[in-house]
Amino acid sequence: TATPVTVTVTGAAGQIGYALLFRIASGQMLGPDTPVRLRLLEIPQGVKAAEGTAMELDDCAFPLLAGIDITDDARAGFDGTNVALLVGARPRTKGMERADLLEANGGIFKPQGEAINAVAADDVRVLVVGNPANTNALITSANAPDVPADRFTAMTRLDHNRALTQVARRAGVPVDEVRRLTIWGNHSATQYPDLFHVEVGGAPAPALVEDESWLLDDFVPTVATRGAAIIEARGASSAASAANAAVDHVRDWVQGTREGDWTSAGIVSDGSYGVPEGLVSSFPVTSRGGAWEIVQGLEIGDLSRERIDRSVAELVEERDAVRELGLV
Ligand code: NAX
Repeated sequence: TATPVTVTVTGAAGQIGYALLFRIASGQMLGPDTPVRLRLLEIPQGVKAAEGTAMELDDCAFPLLAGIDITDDARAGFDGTNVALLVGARPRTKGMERADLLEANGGIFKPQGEAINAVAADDVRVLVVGNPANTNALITSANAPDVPADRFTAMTRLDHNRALTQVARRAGVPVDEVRRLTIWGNHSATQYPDLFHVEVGGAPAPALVEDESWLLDDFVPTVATRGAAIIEARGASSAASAANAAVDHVRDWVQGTREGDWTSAGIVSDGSYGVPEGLVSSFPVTSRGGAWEIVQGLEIGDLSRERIDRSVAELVEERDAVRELGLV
């Protein structure tokens, strides 16, 4: 039998953690032939609830679940880890300025980066879900200098999936027929969901971008503010859909994206499409052999250019702020 893959989930006692762990343990993330060993990393106040979740995982009798460890120590949590899902973060509370938010999260992601650098497995792959996800990923990577930067990613797959469904509805097709959609930039309200390269049912779909008022006044804001709409309706932020997106992201990263399509992920920029090198920005990506590659050669019109630049400018501001704080 295969050796188990060690998967660390931080914020394991939170609502995304609760929706995520069962998906991982059932094999939906790493496939039906890969046993998993789970490491749940929490803060001390979260350990007891994480133990409760672990009891429920036991009670599922998942054949692929090789063991569960629970800890509030980052070194123990990332020891030998192959896949790290960084979900636990400091949420923005009322009256909090962006600099305070970045600093509070630096207090989480800097030590976690250092621990990953020191003790994770050589092949470690990191997905940051906790917000502000792109900049938290940047902080984590900067504090793990011995781990290649391309192993640190930020989640924009939920935005991507949200956009896929909006397009499928508009075009009146099953969601599976929508391809080549891109989320650019930051996982924030400035993100730009780009429909200019979308194919529907295997053919270009210019109708999607011809109606500019639908595109800019309906589609883009619907995707970009979907998180707030979920909170308004549910009384709590997206959890199961966020967990699902994390599963999709890691599955595609490890197992590869489908032929003829791409997805979106926040990855360290190599300077493609004018995004400054080193920023963690969302791009159109494919995965082959366990590594993301940016889809090259897409034509970017004026409208898209302006939107991408706006979101990237926000990423630059965030990076400058965490630089000032000595976090990167
Ligand atoms: P919850 O507040 O339910 O859970 C967070 C958990 O993290 C808590 O159990 C807390 O004890 C734990 N935690 C805090 N600091 C920690 C640390 N230093 N080490 C380990 N654990 C720690 O939040 P939840 O709804 O699960 O959301 C988690 C994060 O995901 C938030 O930052 C949220 O903003 C972010 N999201 C990101 C999304 C994305 O698309 N990238 C979408 C969904 C979600 O909003």
